[in-house]
Amino acid sequence: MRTLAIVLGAVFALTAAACGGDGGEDAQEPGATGVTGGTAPTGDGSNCVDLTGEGVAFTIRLEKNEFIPSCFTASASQGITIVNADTALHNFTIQDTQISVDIPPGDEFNGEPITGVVDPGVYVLVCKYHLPGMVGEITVVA
Ligand SMILES: [Cu+2]
Repeated sequence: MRTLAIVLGAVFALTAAACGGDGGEDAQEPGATGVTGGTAPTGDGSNCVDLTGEGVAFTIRLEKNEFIPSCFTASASQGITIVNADTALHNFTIQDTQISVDIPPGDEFNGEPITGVVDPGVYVLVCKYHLPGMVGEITVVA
């Protein structure tokens, strides 16, 4: 007689490797970003615009009772175009100089270079009609 070998399929119980990782530890290092709490600009000129590269003339806008830009550097050898985009009369005065001009609403003023008229230096810019709010700063270079 032949013995029937009954092969029982061996069931390999695969032990599910339940990787019980800790999972609770984040790899992020606190304090590594430091984005918040930075030092704010202090208005020491770091926000000023250099217009010396604008060519033979640069443009300033008078808009919403502000000089735009309100702080800039320009060369005395450059001409200036001042655009009054408001509906009110504005004025462009460089304090301690003879530069003072009115610009009617919607109008623009084209000024000649000020070489020999204004010495290089830092000056306060004002609209004499809207003091004290409408002020700026201009740095004149040669
Ligand atoms: Cu004004």
